[in-house]
Amino acid sequence: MKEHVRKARKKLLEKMDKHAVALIYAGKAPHKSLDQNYDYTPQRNFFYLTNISEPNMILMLLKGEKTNKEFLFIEENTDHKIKWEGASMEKEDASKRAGIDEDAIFPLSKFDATFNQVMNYARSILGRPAKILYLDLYHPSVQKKPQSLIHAKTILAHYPELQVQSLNEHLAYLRMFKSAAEIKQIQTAIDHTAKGLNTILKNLKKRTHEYQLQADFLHEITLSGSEGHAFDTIAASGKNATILHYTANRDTLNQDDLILFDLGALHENYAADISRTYPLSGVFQGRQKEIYEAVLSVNKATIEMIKPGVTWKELNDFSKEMLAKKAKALNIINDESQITEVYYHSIGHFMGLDVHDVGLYDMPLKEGMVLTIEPGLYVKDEQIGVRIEDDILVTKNGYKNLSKAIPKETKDIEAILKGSE
Ligand SMILES: [Mn+2]
Repeated sequence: MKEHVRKARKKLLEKMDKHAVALIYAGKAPHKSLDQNYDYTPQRNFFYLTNISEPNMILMLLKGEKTNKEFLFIEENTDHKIKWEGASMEKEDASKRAGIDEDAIFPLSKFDATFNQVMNYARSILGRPAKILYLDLYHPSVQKKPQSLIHAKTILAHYPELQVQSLNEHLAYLRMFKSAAEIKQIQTAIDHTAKGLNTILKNLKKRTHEYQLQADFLHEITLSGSEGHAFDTIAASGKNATILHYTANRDTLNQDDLILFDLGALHENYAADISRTYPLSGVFQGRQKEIYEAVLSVNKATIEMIKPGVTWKELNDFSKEMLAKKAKALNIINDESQITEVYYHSIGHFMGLDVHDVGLYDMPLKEGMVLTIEPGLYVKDEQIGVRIEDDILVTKNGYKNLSKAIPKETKDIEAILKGSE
């Protein structure tokens, strides 16, 4: 990963305008209650550029007239911190992980002085006075200010001549193209997810509640070495499967129902995102099988379309039309135009450091992109919801299904369920 992040920083610097300073923050754990914090979640853009999952760090990139520079600011270790929370990453380790020279890594307390120095000696460092301050300005919502802007407020108060620009479009662009090292991490996350789903299948008929199967999954991926879930597990039986983001997972299992799982392991901050739908009785019954096979045929046909040059619109239109035809043939809807009543999401999304990864959805697919294909049909009247989701890598001439090993044919699922009795 060291080479990967070194290249990522180089590519980002190429995209930046000259005479600029970019600040990318690692973030910190939000406060929960009294003396407790939520778990720290590495800010993905910081991790993408440093390969470091530690809070309270700042990456500074300088784009000069002719030369570029990189600095990393890290937390200092105090005796108290070492005793209570454990030591934070030392300079040597940070240097090894990020591929940044040790003499370019400073304690956080030196940040202000360093920044002032860059501004005061900009002519010798950048070739001209600094003009642009690049920040990671993703807005989670209108109300929530990006964390980087809050941190950078004091800088802007001192240097109002700096023009703020967002790094987000550049980072979203770069993050669409996965390096070989990243694909390896994603594949591991998918492999752990596969093991988790296999454990679910083995235990499916022994369990009485949705949350037990959720626990089986977490148990297995944790044993495999994953950090945990890439997102909240959906274990939705019967009509619950018609709620797209059902994560309560509290219901009793009913033998006559299907159960839809949408889940994924997180490995070294890379996500997997897989959906599978299984029969609680062990066998797909009449309508369950008809609807399942319809969704499966759309899953396969859409995956077959994937190659460089294909657009998201083409994938969305194709799968929606095919689902509409299938749903009408099965009398789920009377007219194809009613498809949005039983299929109400898009066909997929980019996947990587974020499960719904950043990227430009109006751009045709290119080699190195990783995306999900996840058609579904949600028939509330029949208490049946089916979604089948795979994770696909776009290759030079086509695609590679990274989740190919996870069974999705009815006969294969039924055979595993039979074997578990
Ligand atoms: Mn998904």
